[in-house]
Amino acid sequence: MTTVNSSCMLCVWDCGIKATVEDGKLVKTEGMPEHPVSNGYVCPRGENLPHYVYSDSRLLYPYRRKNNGGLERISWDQALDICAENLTKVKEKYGSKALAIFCGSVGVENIEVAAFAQRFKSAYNTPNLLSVENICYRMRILARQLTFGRYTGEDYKEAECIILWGHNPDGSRKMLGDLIREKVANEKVELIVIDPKRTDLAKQGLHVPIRPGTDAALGLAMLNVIINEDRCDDEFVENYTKGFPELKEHIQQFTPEWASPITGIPVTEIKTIARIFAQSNAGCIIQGINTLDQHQNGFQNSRILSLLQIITGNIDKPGTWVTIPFLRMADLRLPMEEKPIGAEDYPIFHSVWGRVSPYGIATLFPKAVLEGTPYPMKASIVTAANPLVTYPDSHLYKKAFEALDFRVSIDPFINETAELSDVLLPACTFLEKDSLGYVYGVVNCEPYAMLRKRVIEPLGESKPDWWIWTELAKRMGMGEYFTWKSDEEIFDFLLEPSGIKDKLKSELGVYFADKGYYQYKTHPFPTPSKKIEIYSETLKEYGYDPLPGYMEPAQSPVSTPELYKEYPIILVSGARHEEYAHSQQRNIPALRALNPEPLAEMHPATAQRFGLVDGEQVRISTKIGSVKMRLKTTSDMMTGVVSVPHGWGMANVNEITNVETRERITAYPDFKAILVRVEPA
Ligand SMILES: Nc1nc2c(c(=O)[nH]1)N[C@H]1C(S)=C(S)[C@@H](COP(=O)(O)OP(=O)(O)OC[C@H]3O[C@@H](n4cnc5c(=O)[nH]c(N)nc54)[C@H](O)[C@@H]3O)O[C@H]1N2
Ligand SMILES: Nc1nc2c(c(=O)[nH]1)N[C@H]1C(S)=C(S)[C@@H](COP(=O)(O)OP(=O)(O)OC[C@H]3O[C@@H](n4cnc5c(=O)[nH]c(N)nc54)[C@H](O)[C@@H]3O)O[C@H]1N2
Ligand code: SF4
Ligand SMILES: [Mo]
Repeated sequence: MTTVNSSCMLCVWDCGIKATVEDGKLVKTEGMPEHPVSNGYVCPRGENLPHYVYSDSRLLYPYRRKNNGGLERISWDQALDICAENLTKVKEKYGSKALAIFCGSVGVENIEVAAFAQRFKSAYNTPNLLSVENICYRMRILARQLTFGRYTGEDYKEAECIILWGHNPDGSRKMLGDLIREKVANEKVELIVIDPKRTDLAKQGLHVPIRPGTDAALGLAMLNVIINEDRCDDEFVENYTKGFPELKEHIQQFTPEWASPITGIPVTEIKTIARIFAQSNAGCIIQGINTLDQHQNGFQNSRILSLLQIITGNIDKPGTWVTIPFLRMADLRLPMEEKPIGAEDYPIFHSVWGRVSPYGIATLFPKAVLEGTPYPMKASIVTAANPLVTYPDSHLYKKAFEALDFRVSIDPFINETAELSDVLLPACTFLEKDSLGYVYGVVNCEPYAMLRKRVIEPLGESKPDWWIWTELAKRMGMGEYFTWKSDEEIFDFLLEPSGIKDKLKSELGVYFADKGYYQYKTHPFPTPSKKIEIYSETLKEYGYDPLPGYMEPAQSPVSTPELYKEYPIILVSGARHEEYAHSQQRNIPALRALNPEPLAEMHPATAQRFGLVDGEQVRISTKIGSVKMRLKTTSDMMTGVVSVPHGWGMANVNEITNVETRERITAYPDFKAILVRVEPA
């Protein structure tokens, strides 16, 4: 029996784990008390890793789809030959741009997965990497980069006032939930929770229920109060920012009296939270990881939150928003001329100040396939993603995937997207390979990295992702770009520029940088003006608002009153639950026992108004389609709103979301404020 120190990769928090192995078999996983970030914590998914690895639904061999729709087991050589032949054919017939490579959130958590997808993309010469970065998080990175010139993140440990804004860490990062609870109990923090649901954390502080999708109105009114009541940090604003006078003038129209009927929050409450935040010595807004992005006004929501931090001087001080160091790693991308789909329509998502992103606009994929605009797409490789369940309008994505000439899936499981694939290639899980566990500076503010050690040998014929891309590339005449031969060689290469490679191998883990407290005193903000850009000339140049304003959700009682008559309830989707990551882990009985089925949550008064009964099956519909699940009434939910989880293949909320309402600057889909009808099923 041996114990291996490693880290969990089932989500971005990368908790340290101790894995017990008996006769080559993983028998137990526990938290690692000596891990300085997770401190021994693991969630139910981490505890159940043995069930995950040995799940009956693991894909352990390569398969191809037969004419009758069934699957036939084939050898790796056969599988790779079929892929190489078909991908070459597509390239010859339609050009290399006709291949789309999808990479999901696991690619963010597991650097090797994304790095090799990017390498292959450039070697094949398709610009179309359609990543989860077009649904989640990159928008706020961009908004903060445009404002500060560098990424600035939430240093919540030392915060004296925390605003949880569209974020419920109990479901999405429990460690933070526990930390806040402890700080509240010890009277170390004032807590404000802005959320249509009275979450458990909201009960520990001041809960501000808000109409979904109207966060910008609240934020603008808070700016109005803070500025007009002279509660700004004048010295910081004067010395380090550009555009405050313009903001002051612009903000006059957004009074609390204006915002109150829009948001449903009383004027006095808006003033109170603005004052609490401005008075704190260390105020830290913790922005929902995707909640405010997946809105019509997403990018400007992020800008508004930045402005609240800036005018109160809550920048680069402990407990505020601080400059986050990145681990510098080798870039596996190759230079590329061709632009991906959507680059012309969404130029800021494509490049800012010469920094070009490798991602296309994923929400434009169905249009490219089905209408051939801007050009046709004919093949897909989907790795570490399940777009058929996680992207908006699943029916449309299904139609698009079905219309392709050739589809490949690389995944340890057969997910809904793989059900359509022509060839299925079995990736091993992270427990079956060495990789890099990198506690994301960007989300956790902890510049900590550790080696994620291989715990067991790959099961069946499954292989690490890098091996799969390498073998495929070799068969397509692109072997010169894929010369690495082992997990170790890859991580040596990736980590070379980091300066911590050897330390990382000899120690459990490494803090690779200091947090950037008071960086601005020595390193000017790397924007064109060398100051924080409250007023963004760059946004203006591209035809966007240089100062953020308010936009109603694309569908709402106000913007579409006719639609509201037919679809009179606001749907928010995707609040997280500890047992699952997105569409994963539904096949693990131990987790399923903890959270057996999706539940639509609604206030009892709303249920009564529409003749619905707690516990019954309901049908939730939009013009696009409908989805059925059980109703759970709870007085914690705001009236007029229904909250539905995402990721359930059997009751997939994305069968009713749409690709048409895209955020204006980055084209993110609207998952958080659409109109629905709910009736007995
Ligand atoms: N309605 C609605 N939809 C949403 C959201 C919402 O809030 N509401 N949230 C969105 C957000 S924020 C995100 S990030 C996306 C996530 O969207 P996806 O990333 O598409 O979702 P997952 O279901 O996590 O798919 C990950 C796949 O990777 C596979 N996998 C695991 N490990 C490996 C590995 O080592 N190698 C390979 N090759 N594959 C592996 C898993 O088996 C699984 O099939 O969902 C989005 N969808
Ligand atoms: N267990 C688990 N953890 C995860 C994931 C997972 O799938 N499972 N996914 C990871 C990923 S990729 C992501 S992006 C994050 C997601 O993390 P977040 O986006 O932060 O989502 P949650 O923490 O679930 O909190 C969402 C809260 O926002 C509220 N809300 C909904 N609409 C609105 C609105 O319009 N305004 C306001 N103010 N609030 C609103 C909801 O009621 C809910 O309480 O979680 C990460 N962690
Ligand atoms: S899945 Fe759970 S144990 Fe694993 S990293 Fe995420 S929070 Fe930690
Ligand atoms: Mo996400």
